[in-house]
Amino acid sequence: RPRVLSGIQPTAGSFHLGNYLGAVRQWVALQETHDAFYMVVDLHAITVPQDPAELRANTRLAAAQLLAAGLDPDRCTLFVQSHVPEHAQLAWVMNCLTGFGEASRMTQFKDKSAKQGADRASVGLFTYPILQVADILLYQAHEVPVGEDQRQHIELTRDLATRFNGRFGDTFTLPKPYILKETAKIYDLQDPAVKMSKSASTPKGLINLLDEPKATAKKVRSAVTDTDTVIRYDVAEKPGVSNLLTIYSTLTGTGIPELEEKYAGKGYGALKTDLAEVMVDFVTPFRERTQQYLDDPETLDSILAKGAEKARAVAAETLAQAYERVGFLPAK
Ligand code: AQP
Repeated sequence: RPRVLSGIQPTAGSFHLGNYLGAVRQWVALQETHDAFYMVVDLHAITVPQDPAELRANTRLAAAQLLAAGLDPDRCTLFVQSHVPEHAQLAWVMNCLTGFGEASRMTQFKDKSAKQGADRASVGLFTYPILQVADILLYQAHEVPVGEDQRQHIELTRDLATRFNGRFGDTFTLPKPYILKETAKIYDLQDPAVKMSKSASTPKGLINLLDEPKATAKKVRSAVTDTDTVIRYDVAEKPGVSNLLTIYSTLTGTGIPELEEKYAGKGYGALKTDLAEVMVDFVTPFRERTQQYLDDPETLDSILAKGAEKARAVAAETLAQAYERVGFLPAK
Protein backbone atom coordinates (compact mmCIF):
# COMPACT_ATOMS: atom_id res chain seq x y z
CA ARG A 1 0.00 0.00 0.00
CA PRO A 2 1.29 3.47 -0.81
CA ARG A 3 1.76 5.67 2.22
CA VAL A 4 0.14 9.02 3.05
CA LEU A 5 1.00 11.46 5.82
CA SER A 6 -0.67 14.65 6.90
CA GLY A 7 -1.18 16.85 9.96
CA ILE A 8 -3.44 19.47 11.44
CA GLN A 9 -2.73 22.16 14.02
CA PRO A 10 -4.49 22.08 17.37
CA THR A 11 -4.42 25.86 17.64
CA ALA A 12 -7.93 27.07 17.01
CA GLY A 13 -9.99 24.62 19.04
CA SER A 14 -12.65 23.85 16.48
CA PHE A 15 -11.71 22.73 12.98
CA HIS A 16 -13.19 24.95 10.31
CA LEU A 17 -14.97 23.90 7.16
CA GLY A 18 -11.84 24.58 5.05
CA ASN A 19 -9.80 22.17 7.18
CA TYR A 20 -12.46 19.53 6.84
CA LEU A 21 -13.26 19.81 3.12
CA GLY A 22 -9.70 20.63 2.05
CA ALA A 23 -7.93 17.97 4.07
CA VAL A 24 -9.60 15.85 6.75
CA ARG A 25 -12.31 14.49 4.48
CA GLN A 26 -9.62 13.10 2.16
CA TRP A 27 -7.77 11.60 5.12
CA VAL A 28 -10.86 9.58 5.99
CA ALA A 29 -11.17 8.25 2.44
CA LEU A 30 -7.45 7.49 2.08
CA GLN A 31 -7.28 5.30 5.18
CA GLU A 32 -9.17 2.69 3.12
CA THR A 33 -6.61 2.52 0.33
CA HIS A 34 -3.35 3.74 1.82
CA ASP A 35 -1.04 3.12 4.74
CA ALA A 36 -2.10 6.31 6.45
CA PHE A 37 -0.33 8.40 9.13
CA TYR A 38 -2.16 11.41 10.53
CA MET A 39 -1.05 13.65 13.34
CA VAL A 40 -1.99 16.58 15.48
CA VAL A 41 0.94 18.93 14.94
CA ASP A 42 1.48 20.53 18.32
CA LEU A 43 5.10 21.41 17.53
CA HIS A 44 3.78 23.58 14.72
CA ALA A 45 1.24 25.16 17.06
CA ILE A 46 3.90 26.77 19.26
CA THR A 47 5.31 28.77 16.34
CA VAL A 48 2.84 31.36 17.66
CA PRO A 49 2.32 31.93 21.41
CA GLN A 50 0.13 29.32 23.13
CA ASP A 51 -1.35 29.02 26.57
CA PRO A 52 -0.05 25.66 27.90
CA ALA A 53 -3.34 24.44 29.39
CA GLU A 54 -5.23 25.44 26.26
CA LEU A 55 -2.72 23.77 24.00
CA ARG A 56 -3.07 20.52 25.92
CA ALA A 57 -6.87 20.70 25.79
CA ASN A 58 -6.87 21.65 22.11
CA THR A 59 -4.58 18.75 21.25
CA ARG A 60 -7.08 16.29 22.72
CA LEU A 61 -9.89 18.23 21.06
CA ALA A 62 -8.19 17.98 17.66
CA ALA A 63 -7.76 14.22 18.06
CA ALA A 64 -11.42 13.89 19.13
CA GLN A 65 -12.52 15.82 16.03
CA LEU A 66 -10.41 13.63 13.75
CA LEU A 67 -12.06 10.53 15.20
CA ALA A 68 -15.48 12.18 14.95
CA ALA A 69 -14.78 12.96 11.29
CA GLY A 70 -14.26 9.25 10.65
CA LEU A 71 -10.63 8.35 11.25
CA ASP A 72 -10.46 4.82 12.54
CA PRO A 73 -7.43 3.90 14.68
CA ASP A 74 -7.63 0.36 13.29
CA ARG A 75 -7.28 1.70 9.75
CA CYS A 76 -4.76 4.49 10.22
CA THR A 77 -2.06 5.64 12.61
CA LEU A 78 -3.27 8.67 14.56
CA PHE A 79 -0.77 10.38 16.84
CA VAL A 80 0.48 13.61 18.38
CA GLN A 81 3.60 15.05 16.79
CA SER A 82 5.46 15.82 20.04
CA HIS A 83 5.08 12.16 21.09
CA VAL A 84 7.53 11.30 18.33
CA PRO A 85 10.77 13.20 19.04
CA GLU A 86 12.24 12.18 15.69
CA HIS A 87 10.30 15.05 14.04
CA ALA A 88 12.36 17.69 15.81
CA GLN A 89 15.55 15.68 15.32
CA LEU A 90 15.21 15.31 11.56
CA ALA A 91 14.03 18.91 11.27
CA TRP A 92 17.42 20.08 12.54
CA VAL A 93 19.22 18.15 9.81
CA MET A 94 16.87 19.55 7.16
CA ASN A 95 17.32 23.09 8.57
CA CYS A 96 21.00 22.75 7.88
CA LEU A 97 20.33 21.82 4.25
CA THR A 98 17.99 24.74 3.59
CA GLY A 99 19.12 28.07 2.24
CA PHE A 100 18.07 31.18 4.14
CA GLY A 101 16.70 32.72 0.94
CA GLU A 102 14.88 29.53 0.08
CA ALA A 103 13.06 29.56 3.43
CA SER A 104 12.35 33.28 3.06
CA ARG A 105 10.36 32.60 -0.10
CA MET A 106 7.68 30.54 1.65
CA THR A 107 4.46 32.49 1.12
CA GLN A 108 2.77 31.06 4.22
CA PHE A 109 5.61 32.45 6.34
CA LYS A 110 5.40 35.80 4.58
CA ASP A 111 1.63 36.01 5.16
CA LYS A 112 1.73 34.85 8.75
CA SER A 113 4.70 36.97 9.80
CA ALA A 114 3.13 40.01 8.12
CA LYS A 115 -0.01 39.44 10.19
CA GLN A 116 2.01 39.25 13.40
CA GLY A 117 4.42 42.03 12.65
CA ALA A 118 7.89 41.05 11.42
CA ASP A 119 9.56 41.80 14.76
CA ARG A 120 7.22 39.60 16.72
CA ALA A 121 7.32 36.56 14.42
CA SER A 122 9.40 33.73 15.92
CA VAL A 123 12.29 31.90 14.29
CA GLY A 124 10.10 28.82 14.74
CA LEU A 125 7.52 30.34 12.41
CA PHE A 126 10.29 30.93 9.89
CA THR A 127 11.50 27.34 9.99
CA TYR A 128 8.14 25.59 10.37
CA PRO A 129 7.98 24.59 6.68
CA ILE A 130 11.24 22.71 7.27
CA LEU A 131 9.73 20.91 10.25
CA GLN A 132 6.95 19.98 7.88
CA VAL A 133 9.55 18.61 5.46
CA ALA A 134 10.84 16.39 8.26
CA ASP A 135 7.28 15.33 9.17
CA ILE A 136 6.73 14.03 5.66
CA LEU A 137 10.14 12.50 4.95
CA LEU A 138 10.29 10.56 8.23
CA TYR A 139 7.43 8.37 7.03
CA GLN A 140 8.67 8.02 3.45
CA ALA A 141 5.22 9.25 2.42
CA HIS A 142 4.25 8.92 -1.23
CA GLU A 143 1.41 11.41 -1.02
CA VAL A 144 0.41 14.25 1.25
CA PRO A 145 -3.31 15.14 1.35
CA VAL A 146 -3.56 18.89 2.02
CA GLY A 147 -5.24 22.07 0.84
CA GLU A 148 -3.81 24.28 -1.90
CA ASP A 149 -2.09 26.58 0.64
CA GLN A 150 0.34 23.76 1.44
CA ARG A 151 1.50 23.04 -2.13
CA GLN A 152 4.65 25.14 -1.85
CA HIS A 153 5.72 23.22 1.26
CA ILE A 154 5.42 19.91 -0.54
CA GLU A 155 7.58 21.37 -3.32
CA LEU A 156 10.15 22.34 -0.68
CA THR A 157 9.97 18.80 0.69
CA ARG A 158 10.75 17.38 -2.74
CA ASP A 159 13.64 19.83 -3.21
CA LEU A 160 15.21 19.02 0.14
CA ALA A 161 14.72 15.27 -0.26
CA THR A 162 16.41 15.48 -3.67
CA ARG A 163 19.24 17.53 -2.17
CA PHE A 164 19.76 15.11 0.72
CA ASN A 165 19.58 12.05 -1.55
CA GLY A 166 22.06 13.66 -3.97
CA ARG A 167 24.53 14.59 -1.28
CA PHE A 168 24.33 11.57 1.02
CA GLY A 169 22.81 8.76 -1.03
CA ASP A 170 19.24 7.63 -1.64
CA THR A 171 17.38 7.95 1.64
CA PHE A 172 14.04 9.67 1.22
CA THR A 173 10.97 9.01 -0.90
CA LEU A 174 9.89 12.05 -2.95
CA PRO A 175 6.31 12.84 -1.96
CA LYS A 176 3.55 14.24 -4.16
CA PRO A 177 0.81 16.60 -3.05
CA TYR A 178 -2.64 15.03 -2.98
CA ILE A 179 -4.91 18.01 -3.58
CA LEU A 180 -8.45 17.58 -4.88
CA LYS A 181 -9.24 20.31 -7.38
CA GLU A 182 -12.81 20.86 -6.21
CA THR A 183 -12.00 21.43 -2.54
CA ALA A 184 -8.39 22.63 -2.74
CA LYS A 185 -9.42 26.03 -1.45
CA ILE A 186 -12.62 26.79 0.43
CA TYR A 187 -13.25 30.52 0.60
CA ASP A 188 -14.35 32.87 3.34
CA LEU A 189 -18.15 33.27 3.27
CA GLN A 190 -17.89 37.04 3.66
CA ASP A 191 -14.92 37.56 1.38
CA PRO A 192 -14.80 34.87 -1.31
CA ALA A 193 -11.51 36.28 -2.61
CA VAL A 194 -9.59 34.85 0.37
CA LYS A 195 -9.35 31.35 1.78
CA MET A 196 -11.43 30.43 4.79
CA SER A 197 -8.99 30.63 7.67
CA LYS A 198 -9.03 30.70 11.44
CA SER A 199 -7.29 34.05 11.25
CA ALA A 200 -10.08 35.44 9.05
CA SER A 201 -10.72 39.13 9.30
CA THR A 202 -14.36 38.57 10.27
CA PRO A 203 -15.69 35.55 12.19
CA LYS A 204 -18.86 35.73 10.07
CA GLY A 205 -17.00 34.28 7.11
CA LEU A 206 -15.59 31.32 9.06
CA ILE A 207 -17.57 28.13 9.68
CA ASN A 208 -16.29 26.45 12.81
CA LEU A 209 -17.57 22.90 12.93
CA LEU A 210 -18.08 22.96 16.70
CA ASP A 211 -20.07 26.19 16.79
CA GLU A 212 -23.77 26.16 17.65
CA PRO A 213 -25.53 24.76 14.54
CA LYS A 214 -27.96 27.68 14.64
CA ALA A 215 -25.10 30.18 14.42
CA THR A 216 -23.61 28.20 11.56
CA ALA A 217 -26.90 28.21 9.68
CA LYS A 218 -27.08 31.97 10.10
CA LYS A 219 -23.59 32.44 8.70
CA VAL A 220 -24.52 30.41 5.63
CA ARG A 221 -27.71 32.41 5.10
CA SER A 222 -25.76 35.67 5.26
CA ALA A 223 -22.95 34.55 2.93
CA VAL A 224 -21.85 37.15 0.39
CA THR A 225 -22.92 36.37 -3.18
CA ASP A 226 -23.29 38.99 -5.93
CA THR A 227 -25.83 41.37 -7.42
CA ASP A 228 -26.88 38.94 -10.12
CA THR A 229 -29.46 36.25 -9.31
CA VAL A 230 -28.33 33.33 -11.44
CA ILE A 231 -26.99 30.24 -9.64
CA ARG A 232 -24.06 29.16 -11.77
CA TYR A 233 -20.60 27.78 -11.02
CA ASP A 234 -18.15 30.41 -12.26
CA VAL A 235 -15.23 31.06 -9.94
CA ALA A 236 -14.01 34.17 -11.76
CA GLU A 237 -17.36 35.94 -12.14
CA LYS A 238 -19.30 34.46 -9.21
CA PRO A 239 -16.82 33.44 -6.49
CA GLY A 240 -19.32 33.56 -3.61
CA VAL A 241 -21.98 31.44 -5.32
CA SER A 242 -19.34 29.02 -6.64
CA ASN A 243 -17.97 28.56 -3.12
CA LEU A 244 -21.45 27.74 -1.81
CA LEU A 245 -22.00 25.28 -4.66
CA THR A 246 -18.67 23.57 -3.91
CA ILE A 247 -19.56 23.20 -0.24
CA TYR A 248 -23.07 21.99 -1.02
CA SER A 249 -21.87 19.54 -3.63
CA THR A 250 -19.14 18.04 -1.45
CA LEU A 251 -21.27 17.66 1.67
CA THR A 252 -24.14 16.00 -0.18
CA GLY A 253 -22.34 14.15 -2.96
CA THR A 254 -24.50 15.93 -5.55
CA GLY A 255 -22.75 17.07 -8.73
CA ILE A 256 -22.52 20.82 -9.35
CA PRO A 257 -24.40 20.64 -12.72
CA GLU A 258 -27.22 18.87 -10.89
CA LEU A 259 -27.34 21.64 -8.32
CA GLU A 260 -27.34 24.30 -11.05
CA GLU A 261 -30.31 22.56 -12.56
CA LYS A 262 -32.09 22.18 -9.23
CA TYR A 263 -31.79 25.90 -8.53
CA ALA A 264 -32.45 27.15 -12.06
CA GLY A 265 -34.88 30.07 -11.81
CA LYS A 266 -34.66 30.15 -8.01
CA GLY A 267 -32.96 32.89 -6.05
CA TYR A 268 -29.89 32.85 -3.84
CA GLY A 269 -32.18 32.70 -0.80
CA ALA A 270 -33.34 29.19 -1.68
CA LEU A 271 -29.80 27.94 -2.19
CA LYS A 272 -28.62 29.41 1.10
CA THR A 273 -31.60 28.13 3.09
CA ASP A 274 -31.06 24.61 1.78
CA LEU A 275 -27.31 24.72 2.29
CA ALA A 276 -27.84 25.98 5.85
CA GLU A 277 -29.90 22.86 6.48
CA VAL A 278 -27.27 20.60 4.90
CA MET A 279 -24.66 22.19 7.12
CA VAL A 280 -26.74 21.73 10.28
CA ASP A 281 -27.25 18.06 9.38
CA PHE A 282 -23.51 17.71 9.02
CA VAL A 283 -22.29 19.58 12.11
CA THR A 284 -24.87 18.30 14.59
CA PRO A 285 -23.68 14.66 14.69
CA PHE A 286 -20.07 15.81 14.28
CA ARG A 287 -20.35 17.87 17.48
CA GLU A 288 -21.98 14.98 19.32
CA ARG A 289 -19.34 12.48 18.30
CA THR A 290 -16.55 14.86 19.22
CA GLN A 291 -18.09 15.30 22.67
CA GLN A 292 -18.33 11.53 23.13
CA TYR A 293 -14.59 11.15 22.53
CA LEU A 294 -13.84 14.06 24.86
CA ASP A 295 -15.97 12.48 27.58
CA ASP A 296 -13.68 9.47 27.58
CA PRO A 297 -10.14 10.89 27.77
CA GLU A 298 -8.64 7.55 28.79
CA THR A 299 -9.72 5.89 25.57
CA LEU A 300 -8.59 8.91 23.59
CA ASP A 301 -5.16 8.96 25.23
CA SER A 302 -4.72 5.24 24.72
CA ILE A 303 -5.53 5.61 20.99
CA LEU A 304 -2.89 8.34 20.79
CA ALA A 305 -0.36 6.28 22.74
CA LYS A 306 -0.77 3.32 20.39
CA GLY A 307 -0.55 5.66 17.42
CA ALA A 308 2.68 7.19 18.72
CA GLU A 309 4.20 3.76 19.18
CA LYS A 310 3.40 2.76 15.60
CA ALA A 311 4.62 6.10 14.26
CA ARG A 312 7.86 5.94 16.22
CA ALA A 313 8.74 2.55 14.82
CA VAL A 314 8.74 4.03 11.31
CA ALA A 315 10.22 7.40 12.22
CA ALA A 316 13.09 5.95 14.25
CA GLU A 317 14.19 3.77 11.36
CA THR A 318 14.28 6.66 8.90
CA LEU A 319 16.04 8.96 11.36
CA ALA A 320 18.71 6.36 12.13
CA GLN A 321 19.40 6.00 8.44
CA ALA A 322 19.56 9.76 7.90
CA TYR A 323 21.89 10.24 10.89
CA GLU A 324 24.17 7.52 9.62
CA ARG A 325 24.29 9.03 6.12
CA VAL A 326 25.05 12.51 7.47
CA GLY A 327 28.03 11.08 9.35
CA PHE A 328 26.94 11.21 12.98
CA LEU A 329 28.91 8.77 15.11
CA PRO A 330 26.48 6.10 16.32
CA ALA A 331 25.93 6.13 20.09
CA LYS A 332 27.12 2.86 21.62
N1 AQP B 1 -9.72 27.32 3.29
C1 AQP B 1 -9.17 26.14 3.12
N2 AQP B 1 -9.50 25.38 2.05
C2 AQP B 1 -8.94 24.15 1.87
N3 AQP B 1 -8.06 23.60 2.73
C3 AQP B 1 -7.72 24.31 3.82
N4 AQP B 1 -6.88 24.05 4.86
C4 AQP B 1 -6.88 25.10 5.70
N5 AQP B 1 -7.70 26.07 5.23
C5 AQP B 1 -8.23 25.60 4.07
C6 AQP B 1 -6.14 22.80 5.02
O1 AQP B 1 -6.39 22.29 6.31
C7 AQP B 1 -5.25 21.50 6.71
C8 AQP B 1 -4.87 21.84 8.13
O2 AQP B 1 -4.34 23.15 8.14
P1 AQP B 1 -3.68 23.84 9.36
O3 AQP B 1 -3.22 22.87 10.35
O4 AQP B 1 -2.73 24.88 8.84
O5 AQP B 1 -4.94 24.50 9.97
P2 AQP B 1 -5.17 25.93 10.30
O6 AQP B 1 -3.93 26.51 10.86
O7 AQP B 1 -6.44 25.95 11.10
O8 AQP B 1 -5.45 26.54 8.87
P3 AQP B 1 -5.77 28.01 8.58
O9 AQP B 1 -7.12 28.35 9.01
O10 AQP B 1 -5.40 28.17 7.16
O11 AQP B 1 -4.81 28.78 9.53
P4 AQP B 1 -4.06 30.09 9.37
O12 AQP B 1 -4.79 31.07 10.19
O13 AQP B 1 -2.76 29.69 9.98
O14 AQP B 1 -4.00 30.43 7.92
C9 AQP B 1 -4.14 21.79 5.71
O15 AQP B 1 -4.01 20.69 4.83
C10 AQP B 1 -4.64 23.01 4.97
O16 AQP B 1 -4.18 23.04 3.63
